[in-house]
Amino acid sequence: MTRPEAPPAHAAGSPPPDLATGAADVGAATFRRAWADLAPVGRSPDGAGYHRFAWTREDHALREWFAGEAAARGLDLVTDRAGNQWAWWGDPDAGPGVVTGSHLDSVPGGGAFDGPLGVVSAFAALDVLRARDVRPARPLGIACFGDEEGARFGVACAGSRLLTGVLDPDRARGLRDADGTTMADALATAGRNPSDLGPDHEALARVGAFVELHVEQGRGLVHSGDPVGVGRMIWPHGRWRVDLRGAPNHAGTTPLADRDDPMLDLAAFVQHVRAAALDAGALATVGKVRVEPNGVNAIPSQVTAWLDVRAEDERRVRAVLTALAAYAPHEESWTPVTVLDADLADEVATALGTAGLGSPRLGTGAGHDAGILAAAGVPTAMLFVRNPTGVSHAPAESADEADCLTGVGALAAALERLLTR
Ligand code: HGY
Ligand code: MN
Ligand code: MN
Repeated sequence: MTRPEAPPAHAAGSPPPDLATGAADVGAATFRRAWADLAPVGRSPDGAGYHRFAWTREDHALREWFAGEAAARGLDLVTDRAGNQWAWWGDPDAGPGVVTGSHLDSVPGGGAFDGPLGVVSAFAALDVLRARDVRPARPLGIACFGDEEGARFGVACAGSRLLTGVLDPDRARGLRDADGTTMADALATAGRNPSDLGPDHEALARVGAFVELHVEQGRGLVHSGDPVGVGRMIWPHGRWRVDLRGAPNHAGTTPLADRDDPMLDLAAFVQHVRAAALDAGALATVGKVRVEPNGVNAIPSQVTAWLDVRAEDERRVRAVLTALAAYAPHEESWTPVTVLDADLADEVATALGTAGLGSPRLGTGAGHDAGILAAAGVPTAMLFVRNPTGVSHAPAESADEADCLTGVGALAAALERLLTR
């Protein structure tokens, strides 16, 4: 029996074949199957979104899924010292390579797309490249960064910050979730050695360029009429904790005049946050509070509030913090403005052009592992896929399947250009 001859490798620099050919069908089939695989993991039965937090049972299922996708394709699976997963096509030490991917964890009650769209599209794009018989000149990695949202332990992009050394491993090990479990204990429960946690220069050095595909978290592409766009910059942003203390007492026996009620301070704080953001031209959010002891019939002893502030420039963020200085906000994380690599963005845009796609440039107020890698000196680009609702971090987050498949085609075109140049 003779095997059918492989189609000729697609030459570097020539336009990729029409995305409506068999390779695109392969990408679509992968996308649909992988999307269906992930759909039930961590989904709340009442439809109120996804709960996929770091080092939980759901996180484990997602990691197993990623490992299974890697194994099914014969990719080398590596988990770095920060707990991020990498699946390599080609010898990762023959690089530096081109890496794509995103994250699989979610915010509480999050949507299906923020993160998973980039990971699923990465596997689908790899399948497209293989179906086209593209012969990469360098290795291709698919990354799944751990704990991007920081939903459990409070620090966003914990996996990429640990990898690049901007999050101190001792501090990370000591971070506590709402139940008081430390990250160290959560790692141990998940079967990892907490003392392994730390920067991983070897894993980072393998990344010659990183392209993160992500659902747009706004309606820029709805307005421009494009299914996909290219990232330009990420706004500076950070998280702060404010501790409001009071005197706990009985709800039924303490006269109003005698109360020291931190819930009133919280109400005033939230109003101040809004006013300070308006004044500064920034975005500021109090989206998480903890009340102690959290009893219906008890004046609280303490309220802890978390503040998220973002703006186009750092001056505006600092203006909000200055206006709130009386609350002594404690910084839990800070990400400076990130201007994504203009040359890489041009390469991606050129690849999109050869695939017949426009490439509007978008800035974003959302944080990404791409920003952390860019700050560590890795040439980094982002591809955004249109989101008709513009909603994110909520169940209404969405993208049409046709746009997702265009995103797969766009990512494949970009990777092909970067892998064969
Ligand atoms: O919070 C953010 O912007 C990101 O989604 N982690
Ligand atoms: Mn997010
Ligand atoms: Mn994300």
